[in-house]
Amino acid sequence: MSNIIDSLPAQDGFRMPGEFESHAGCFMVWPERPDNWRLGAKPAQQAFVAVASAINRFEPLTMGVSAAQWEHARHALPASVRLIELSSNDAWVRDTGPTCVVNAAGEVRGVDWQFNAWGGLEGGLYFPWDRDAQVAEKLCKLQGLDLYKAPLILEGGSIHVDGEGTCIVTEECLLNHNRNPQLSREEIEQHLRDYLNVSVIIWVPRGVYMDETDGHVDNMLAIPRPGEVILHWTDDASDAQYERSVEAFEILSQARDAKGRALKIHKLLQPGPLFLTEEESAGVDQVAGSAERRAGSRLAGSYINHYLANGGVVVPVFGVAEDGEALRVLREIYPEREVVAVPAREILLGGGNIHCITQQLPAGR
Ligand code: KQY
Repeated sequence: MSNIIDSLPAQDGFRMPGEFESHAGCFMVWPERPDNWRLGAKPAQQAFVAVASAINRFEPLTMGVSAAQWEHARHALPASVRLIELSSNDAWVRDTGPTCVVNAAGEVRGVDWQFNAWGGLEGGLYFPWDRDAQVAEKLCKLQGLDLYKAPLILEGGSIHVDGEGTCIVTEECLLNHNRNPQLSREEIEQHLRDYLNVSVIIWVPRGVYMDETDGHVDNMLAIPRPGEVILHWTDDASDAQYERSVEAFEILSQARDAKGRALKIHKLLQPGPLFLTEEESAGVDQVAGSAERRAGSRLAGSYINHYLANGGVVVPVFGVAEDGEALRVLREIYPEREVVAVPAREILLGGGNIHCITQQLPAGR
């Protein structure tokens, strides 16, 4: 049984927990569209299997898959992964799935944001997106979760919370005219307060250079625990990312979170920079209305885009020199978790990474 609730999570005593809090499981959605994933999505599917298998070592994993791909996905995935039939337009469940909120009694509810494929007809990444817009409600119904329908366009990858009243977002995304042009910054903040139950919102100006989501915060910084952030970084002042990371560092250094703490900021060096090859570009079907994949274009690669599972951290690696140092730094930041590296260039080629293709279901009662 699952009902649509007409009040607000904050009014009802529900809050979005930090991703580092314990989970009942994780959702993913199987990739298949050939205008986003090269070679008919076969290499991406292998990467998704590796991510699902890594997460499933730590917590239950549910994979949404189309009827057309059911048999193949069942064969490719470990038997312990729960498969559900789910229609979608693509595989970015961080953005299409529910943002779950919990109360002190351990009840879990979903928040269903509106979705316009990262910008609708003004820079959005594909058309149509009608099936993706239904994913959150369908997953809530599957889990028997009551849900709130939030009246604004927002993706799960564009918010990070510490579970203690602080939310971090980017201006580049949330104030972008292609999301909610009718809402002021204050009105957007009010929705975040209402639906996430936060009191302090920290606005970082921009996300990762060339991020096609318009600068999702989950590619730019992560919250490993309350009072700390990990920031995507480069020391190369001539790199296009440099100014973005420096301005974020300045804002974060001056910020106080909802508990009045100054934030401890860990810098995590970016991979590469990484670029799309001729061969990779040639493998993507070119379709009008879908994001263009031009050879030589810079990829928004980031180790920040990792997923926190129960007792684990599932981190994208790219087969480059920076991988080793990134894993060393993450092991230092997360001594209480097992850090697992998953080769993820194929996910990056689709426009995001491990955090973008996963959505946690918080543990309830
Ligand atoms: O990074 C994400 N959260 C989503 C990326 C969408 C890319 C679509 N091609």
